[in-house]
Amino acid sequence: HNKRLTQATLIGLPTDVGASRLGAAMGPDALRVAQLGPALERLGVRVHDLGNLAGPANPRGARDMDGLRNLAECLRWNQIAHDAVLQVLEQNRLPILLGGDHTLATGSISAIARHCRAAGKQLRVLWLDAHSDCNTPASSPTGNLHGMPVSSLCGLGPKELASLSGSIPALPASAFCQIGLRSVDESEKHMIRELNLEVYDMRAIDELGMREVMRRALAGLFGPGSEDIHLHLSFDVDFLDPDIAPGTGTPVRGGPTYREAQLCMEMIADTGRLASLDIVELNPALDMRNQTAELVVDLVQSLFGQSTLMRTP
Ligand code: 6HN
Ligand code: MN
Ligand code: MN
Ligand code: MN
Repeated sequence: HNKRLTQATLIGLPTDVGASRLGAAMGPDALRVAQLGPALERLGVRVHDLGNLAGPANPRGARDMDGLRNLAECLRWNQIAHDAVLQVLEQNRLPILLGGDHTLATGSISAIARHCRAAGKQLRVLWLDAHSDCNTPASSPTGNLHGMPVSSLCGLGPKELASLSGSIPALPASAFCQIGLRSVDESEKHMIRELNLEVYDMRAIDELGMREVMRRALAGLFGPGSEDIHLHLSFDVDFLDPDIAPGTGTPVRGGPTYREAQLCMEMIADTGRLASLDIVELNPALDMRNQTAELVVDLVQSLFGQSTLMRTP
C-alpha cells in the first residue's frame, strides 16, 4: 500500500462563501466532534490537525455586482486552501481538506495539479457529487461559486480562480471522473459534452451497479505503471442519499445508499493510490444529531482501508 497513507494532515477551512445557504462553515468542527482524527489513527494513519485556518467572513450579501456571490472572499479562501494543501504535499503527507463549501476544491486541486506537474505525476480526480459543478459565470443560474469549481479547474471559471495552479487549465478535463450525478443544469449538460467529462450518473449506477461503475472509474489505477498516478477524491457530502445524509445544503433525493457508498470507498482504498482528499458541503445546521458527520467518518474509514475481514494495523 501507498506509504503516504500513513501520514495525513487535516486542514479545516470553515467557510460557506461559495454557497447561498449558511452552515457549511461549521463542517470541520462537526467532523472533529464525530472523531475523524481518532478514527483514522485506529487504522494506523498518523494524523496531524492544523485546526481551522482563518479567512474572510461571509458578507451574507446578495450577489456581487458581476453576478457572482462573494467572489473576492471565495478567491481569498481558495488561495488559503491552495497554499495549505501545497505545503502538506511538499511535506509528503496526505492532505485532508475539511470544508467548507465545494468551491474550496478549486484551491486544493490547483495545488495538487501544481504538485503533480512539478513531480511528473499524472493526476486523476474522482468527483463524488449529486451535481456536476461545471457552471461558468455566464451559465450559472445562481451565481454561487460552489457550482463552478470543475469549470474553473478546466480553465473556464472566473480567471482569478482558474489561474490558481499557475497554469490554465490547471489540469485536463480528462483527469476528472464524476460519480453520482442527479441534478445537472441545462447549461452544465452542454459543458459536460464540450469538455467530454467522464460521468457516471445515478442511472449508470442503477444500470451497471456501483461495482462496475467503480471498476471503470478506477481502471488504470492498479498494477504496473500506476505508481506515478496521484489519486484525489473530492467528496461532496450531497453525493449520498439525503435519507442517510441530511446534513448538506443542496440535497437531491435518489443518491447512493449506505452499502453503495461503502463499496465505492472500499474500491478506492483497494487501489492504494489515494493521495489527497476533500470533504465538503457538510452542513451541521441541517444535520440531525451529527449523523451525517458520523456517516462521513465511517465512510472515510473504509476509504483508508477499513474492511470487515482484512486486518488493519
Ligand atoms: N455543490 N448547479 C447548481 C448551481 O448553483 O450552480 C447547484 C450547485 C451545487 C454545488 O453542491 O457543490
Ligand atoms: Mn508527492
Ligand atoms: Mn459539489
Ligand atoms: Mn453537490
